Amino acid sequence: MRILIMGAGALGSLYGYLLLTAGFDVTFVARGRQYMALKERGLKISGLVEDEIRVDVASKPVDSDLVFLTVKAYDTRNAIEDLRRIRFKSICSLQNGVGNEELLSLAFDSVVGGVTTYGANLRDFGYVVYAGKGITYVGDYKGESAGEFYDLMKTAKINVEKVGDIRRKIWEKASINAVINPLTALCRVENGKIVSIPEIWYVAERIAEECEKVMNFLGYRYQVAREARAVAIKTAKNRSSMLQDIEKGRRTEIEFINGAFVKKGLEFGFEAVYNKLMVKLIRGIEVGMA
Ligand code: KPL
Repeated sequence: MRILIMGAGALGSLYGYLLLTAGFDVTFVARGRQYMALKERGLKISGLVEDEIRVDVASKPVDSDLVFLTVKAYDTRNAIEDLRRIRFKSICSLQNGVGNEELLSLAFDSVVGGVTTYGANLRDFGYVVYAGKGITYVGDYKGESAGEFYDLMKTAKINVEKVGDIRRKIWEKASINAVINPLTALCRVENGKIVSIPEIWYVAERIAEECEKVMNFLGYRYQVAREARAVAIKTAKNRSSMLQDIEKGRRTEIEFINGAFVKKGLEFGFEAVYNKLMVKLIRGIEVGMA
């Protein structure tokens, strides 16, 4: 079974590592300095596992059986163009935000949605910190291949569950990110502080209310403020992915997180003003950094 990791950043490399060490034939697709580091020195992992391992790395995708898509949401369109040139059976997105699976479904016949809480950070090029064993949910988005990804991950001892409605899971995870990520990035605080600082929590609750309203319109009952609070407390010492992006001067996924709630809200006839404010402020930082 040939596996392609399309986007061997932090999470992609961790997934690639777990599959490779379980005996699968894995190709890591990376770019720039990450590509060079993986090619020259291999992959170093620390945290829950300490290891250094040689990996097959490529700068463009190669024919495979199953593909994991782990690029940033704003790179999905480019990844699709590259993937159109190869043959593969099915693709599973493990990305953040809303809209990735929809784009993939326009291009490919078999698409599996994925949501993961596995924690991975890129400490340096070719060096990943395995910060937390989470849970990964997969479910059919188009076609019926979720079972194959599920079996693969089970074999690699990845904590995985197959769900009937992956769209719901995607919105749930996006709502947690919509509450925690922009506030931690704007206030430059660890996740736990959004709960312990009342001024920040006030805004967090307003964002959560809007997300919940959108989810109710979608037919999902989900207590966003309660769930986000629980995640923020559980990951109190984490620096959110958006905070890390801003600190490193990188583009964020704000448009696919809070932006998705703004867009959906408008479709349902209301303006998600707090979510919109988050998009504008984070975009303001991004533009200022460019
Ligand atoms: O997914 C996360 C992120 O940082 O993107 C949370 C859950 C907020 C953990 O940090």
